[in-house]
Amino acid sequence: MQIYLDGQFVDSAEAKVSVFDHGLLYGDGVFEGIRLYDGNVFRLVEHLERLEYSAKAILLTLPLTRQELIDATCETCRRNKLRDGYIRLVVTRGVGDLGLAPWLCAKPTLFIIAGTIQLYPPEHYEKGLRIVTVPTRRIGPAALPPAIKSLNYLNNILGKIEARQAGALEGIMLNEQGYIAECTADNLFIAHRGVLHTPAGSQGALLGITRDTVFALAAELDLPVRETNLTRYDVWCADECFLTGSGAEVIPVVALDGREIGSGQPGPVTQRIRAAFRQRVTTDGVRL
Ligand code: PXG
Repeated sequence: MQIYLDGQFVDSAEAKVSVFDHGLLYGDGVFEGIRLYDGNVFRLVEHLERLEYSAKAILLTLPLTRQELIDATCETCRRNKLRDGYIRLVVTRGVGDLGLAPWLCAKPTLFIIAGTIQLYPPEHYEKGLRIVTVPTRRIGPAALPPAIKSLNYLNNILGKIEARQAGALEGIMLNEQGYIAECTADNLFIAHRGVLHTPAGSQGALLGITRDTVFALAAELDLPVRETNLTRYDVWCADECFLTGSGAEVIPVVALDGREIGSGQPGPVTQRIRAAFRQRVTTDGVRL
């Protein structure tokens, strides 16, 4: 496998970063997780836009322009003869010394891996996920804006471990106020009486690219979307629930905390959104 690393393509065995890289020492950096569908880098420009905002928010100057990032991403896929897969684009603060000071890091480290990712098993798209609420709360916007897709994922990883300990593949994370923020690696939607509802960024949700795609699809399907405060009760008593993410795509949720949602089966609104999404993945983006 060929990895893009700081302007060069190197074999994965040679693709190494320093133990003094602040991405490793402090989680000081930003990243994107992007899907490739049949030679189409899905919503690449939107992902790079989010990367630029994440970098700006942590005062990190990206080493490449938008067009250079597009070219490097596509070239990494081409060199690996990849047509379908998962792209991880990471920018760290770079190599520094053993102190927090980011200004002592001379230049950012940039690498791009074009590989694959373990997705949810296919039967869950048919039957729906049964998820739980996890005890760990999502870090609030005042502590670390969740819109920054940073290399600090420990908060979500604790949630992921707790979901697994409860026998679930995904878990809902509440914010400090007890409202739903998102899941550990997915955004959450409910459908109720013909309206879609999802937590706002200010409640602790990452502004997901898949979430944003669902906004666009819902508009085309004449389904109103509201960004609003949601509690666990709203999900328990919703008609339908589904999750969105680059890994998960659009996946139905049929139970939360042991309570069946709606009919206990994937619902018609979720299925319409999922079908519309699947149609979009090979057209909406940058072709290799
Ligand atoms: N919330 C969080 C915390 C995420 O990490 C999403 C929402 C969905 O955002 P997108 O932009 O993907 O629609 C994410 C995305 C992985 C992996 O490596 C994680 C994500 C996406 C792809 C792979 O487990 N998280």
